[in-house]
Amino acid sequence: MLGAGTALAFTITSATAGTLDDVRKKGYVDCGISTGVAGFAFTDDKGNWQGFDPAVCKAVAAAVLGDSSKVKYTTTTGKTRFTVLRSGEIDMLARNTTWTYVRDVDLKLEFVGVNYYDGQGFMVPKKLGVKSAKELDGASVCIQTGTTTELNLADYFRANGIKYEPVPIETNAEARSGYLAGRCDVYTTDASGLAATRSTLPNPGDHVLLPEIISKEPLGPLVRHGDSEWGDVVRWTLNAMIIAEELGLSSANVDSMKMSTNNPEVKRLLGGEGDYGMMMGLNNDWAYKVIKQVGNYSEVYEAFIGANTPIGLPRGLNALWTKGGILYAPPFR
Ligand SMILES: N[C@@H](CCC(=O)N[C@@H](CS)C(=O)NCC(=O)O)C(=O)O
Repeated sequence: MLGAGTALAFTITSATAGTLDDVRKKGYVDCGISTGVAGFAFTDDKGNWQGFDPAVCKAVAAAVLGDSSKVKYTTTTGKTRFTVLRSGEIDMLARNTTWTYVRDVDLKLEFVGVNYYDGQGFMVPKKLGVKSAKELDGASVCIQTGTTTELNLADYFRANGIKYEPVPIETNAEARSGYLAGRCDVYTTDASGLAATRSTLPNPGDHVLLPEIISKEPLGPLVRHGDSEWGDVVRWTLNAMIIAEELGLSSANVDSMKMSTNNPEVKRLLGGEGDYGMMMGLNNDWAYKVIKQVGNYSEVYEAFIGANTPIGLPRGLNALWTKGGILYAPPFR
């Protein structure tokens, strides 16, 4: 049974010869991540990448190769990330990257979904006594190059008739040290990045996030245009984690649910019914592997960036649609 499945899967993918095939041949996923943002992408005491973004890479490796550890990480900056992906140096990008029109249609990249709904904010030292972004006239602002942040900032300040002095930087670490050293009065980036960076400052309580959120920043994983089979794998891996949360499936209960469930959607997802994995060129238990080895969306969120971590981000917009948020995956059928 298993042998027949594997043979068919091979036939399907060799006909299309995209990244899915390459990944299977080389035996690992080449995943682009950021250079480091607390909770989102960091190295543990053993030097291994962990966090909300690497979790997507691990989940894809579990889905395709059955082993979440089969990932090679490549760090990218705001400026280099798209070139690195387009050149084929990496298979996918899982980094706090905003899905925009130009990145999709002009840069020819394919965002497969959203794993964090964010927006751009501002962080300032409390001692400045600033209460609103509109009071920032004449401020120096640390800002990462090659980001939507740069563009939104220019739009927002122009629209409000206020002047600022941009202090261009390349990485979050550089922004953190520049901000701490007083090279800029303000740090602006995605609000999640601000919360993450604030948690690493010597006295986080000495810094405030201003109330204005000036943009939409839907962050999600992406692949190259024209690589649809691979795009489907990354898209449905993310969806599987969201659907698992919706269905109450977690790394802790997925084994017992696999044995005992009567819920048809759980059966389809875990490979107990139908050939849903094979349709995508994977084994039928691909989503079981993802959930068992990496967890559902909520497990990953709470482990790395949730309310009980130093980053302390409430689910907010990123709660499931059934719980007041906008996180919504299409049905698994
Ligand atoms: N979401 C925005 C901004 C992304 C961005 O570069 N954010 C910074 C601040 S959180 C970052 O990821 N830094 C990580 C790094 O420097 O490697 C975009 O896609 O342009």
